[in-house]
Amino acid sequence: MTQALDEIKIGGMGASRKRVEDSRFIRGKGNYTDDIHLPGMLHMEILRSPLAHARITKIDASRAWDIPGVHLVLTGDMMATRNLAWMPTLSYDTQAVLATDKVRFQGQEVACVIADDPYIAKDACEAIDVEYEPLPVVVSPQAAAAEDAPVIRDDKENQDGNLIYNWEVGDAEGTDRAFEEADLVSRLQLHYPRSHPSPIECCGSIADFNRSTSKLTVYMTTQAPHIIRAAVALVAELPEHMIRIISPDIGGGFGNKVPIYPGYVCSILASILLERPVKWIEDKTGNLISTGFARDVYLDGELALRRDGKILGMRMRTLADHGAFFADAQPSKFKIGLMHSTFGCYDVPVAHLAARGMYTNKAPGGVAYRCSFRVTEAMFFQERMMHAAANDLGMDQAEFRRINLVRDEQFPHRTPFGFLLDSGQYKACLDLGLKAVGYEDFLRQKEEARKKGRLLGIGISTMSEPLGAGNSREYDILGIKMFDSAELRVHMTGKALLRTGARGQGQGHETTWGQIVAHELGIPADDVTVEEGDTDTAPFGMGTYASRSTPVAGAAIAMVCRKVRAKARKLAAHLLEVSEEDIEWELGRFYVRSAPDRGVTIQECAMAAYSNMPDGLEPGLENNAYYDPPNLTWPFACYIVTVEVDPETGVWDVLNMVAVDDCGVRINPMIVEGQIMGGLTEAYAMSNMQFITFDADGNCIGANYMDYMLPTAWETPGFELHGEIVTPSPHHPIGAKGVGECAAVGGPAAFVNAVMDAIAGTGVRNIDMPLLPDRVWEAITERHDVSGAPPVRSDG
Ligand code: MCN
Ligand code: CUN
Repeated sequence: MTQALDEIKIGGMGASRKRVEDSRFIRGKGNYTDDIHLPGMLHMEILRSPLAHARITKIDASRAWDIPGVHLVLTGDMMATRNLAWMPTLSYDTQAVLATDKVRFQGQEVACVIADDPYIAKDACEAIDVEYEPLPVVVSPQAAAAEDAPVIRDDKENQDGNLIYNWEVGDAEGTDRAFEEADLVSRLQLHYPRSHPSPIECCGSIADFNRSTSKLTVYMTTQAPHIIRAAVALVAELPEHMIRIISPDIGGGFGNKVPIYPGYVCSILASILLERPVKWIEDKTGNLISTGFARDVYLDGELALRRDGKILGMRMRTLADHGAFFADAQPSKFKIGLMHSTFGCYDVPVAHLAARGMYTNKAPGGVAYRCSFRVTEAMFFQERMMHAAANDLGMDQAEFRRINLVRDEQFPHRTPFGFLLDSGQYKACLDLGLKAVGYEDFLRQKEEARKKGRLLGIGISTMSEPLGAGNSREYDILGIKMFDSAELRVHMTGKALLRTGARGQGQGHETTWGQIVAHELGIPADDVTVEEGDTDTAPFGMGTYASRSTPVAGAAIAMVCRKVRAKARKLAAHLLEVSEEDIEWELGRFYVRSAPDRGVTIQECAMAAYSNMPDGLEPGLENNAYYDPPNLTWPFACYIVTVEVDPETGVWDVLNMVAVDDCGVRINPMIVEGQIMGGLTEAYAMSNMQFITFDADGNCIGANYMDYMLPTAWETPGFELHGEIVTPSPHHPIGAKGVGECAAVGGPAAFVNAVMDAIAGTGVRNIDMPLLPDRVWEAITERHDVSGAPPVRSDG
């Protein structure tokens, strides 16, 4: 006889529990950085460079100082007196906080004004006179590599060109041999354009230095508060325990809020100098022009193929444009993030990747935007290459993938680049996707439509993504190992407080973390408060990005619950007057093995922990856990899109989109579906409409929401989601794999492949994203590839 609780009823694993945080968000009761007002608070605005590359010959701020209400004007020279003109980046480079010698991209931070209100500060910025001596501008990595290119980072010793790194991985000679044996070599070259995460809330901070306590409190929009605390301690040489970083509610991060930005540093220094709170809230243009650019990489590769469709080897070269400072976060060991996870889901015997990174006169780029460290580029190239190779072989797209996907019995599967894929049912996902979209039927429809001059197309994208950095052997940022943590405190009445080292930005952690506690302890999720983002209270963790929260912090939550349960078992034994060995557990309750009717609930154990503990047992019911995962998690996804292209205009419409995601055990199926829909929307936006680039003078074109469209429900097509296939992660304590980025990673190639399929027969191999109507039209009418690489034509 069992009295176990109904897991779904208590909001445990698998419950589509409504998001508890939404109660405050939809009422306008969120607490974002800009909602915080401290007594005596001043406001900071940033003066940005209008030029992309220029020597600064003079900065005269005297007119700004004279404006009533101005408290402080910060310039690079003043920062330099405190050794803060430059700061370290998360990629072992340096970045100018405020420019001293040169400006190196349009929008670079040149000076800051701190005033009574933001309007005075903005006016005073305009009263600062800066004299620039323009220098030649470099806006592409190819130009940066030229012999006579101006050296952008002449501040660095031993930097005689613009090369940042030249990195390679894999087996070059073995790959050469595979190509010699190939029946056919398929080649593709493309540019994954710059894109911007553009969360609705821009970046910002409020620094509050209190001289009397020596404590520095910073409220800020960061996805990784503990990394910021460590960086502030090391750079500003402040004692770590005197620094408190609070990440309040965040209005979307998407990777934009991982790096450290000059605005944060300047607000901190200003608060220390003025001994008053200083708020900096970035405006939309500032956000779009200067922070967190992603992608901007040229990809070029080849597949060695056997006539029957088997892939024999893969070769790939990347040329990445990092802008003026190499500032993105990535595991120290890997210069181009996890780009070498490419082709992981296919059984490729041998492969080689060579990566180069260059400085250019653009804002720092290469942050992972909804992408576990460059995985978006890796999977995009993989799936575009698969599409081209199937066509070159004259093979069916689905069949070519089916032949090469890693088979179920091959797990664990080691990729040629050394990743260990531990589980999956790849073919089952593909077959489900094909069935859902009505593959054979659509192919017939497509042929029929062709006869009438209509262009229909279908695009497939299948991929497995490495999520959840890390394991500490391989993954660290600036030497800090990538583990994570959880702390659980069960109160006397059985309610609980859970804290983790992650920091959600809208993913629903407050909802799903409670569900893990419900699953492990039988404490209803509604009885659990979840807190993240305050370094004075949260246990040390590496934050939320790379879809690592469920794989790492989520695992830590399960582990801390198990520690708490182990103690509760002792309390149960005491209450039931039997020995611990005679006790069994079922959800929410311990009972005597020989007499299942005799039991105590987890709540009764909690009460006993404070009121009736056995002799020798420490009072209280709480614990913490630090979790270092043995491997990444490897979710799999299959995205299939059908489109119709209008040959007269190049406009394309999505007819249908099917998504099959296997992210292991789903904690909250509704939240998982929300994550997938959001990711697919971003994928659609990147492939269809989002355009932000640079002209030959380095002017950022498209840093506004007219050119860089954020699709609303109106523009976004419908998606059909499938979650029937579940392959639990073999090492994660609750079998969950990450999912937060999958759809944004795998989605873009499905859209582009569909359009390419629709225009098959034109001889066009590639159109660079975004597939704007004029580009598609040009491809159809001119019958050539269309590149989107900057500089854009500046004749318009
Ligand atoms: N989840 C689940 N079952 C699983 C996996 C995940 O129920 N098997 C739930 C999780 O509990 C969590 C959500 O899905 O509530 C996402 O989990 P996870 O995949 O672990 O990703 P993270 O929480 O680490 O979120 C990071 C990821 C990243 S890196 C970007 S970028 C992105 C994304 O999340 N930014 C987002 N989704 C976002 N969604 C919103 N609303 N806002 C952002 O800024
Ligand atoms: Cu990869 S963007 Mo998310 O890691 O914050």
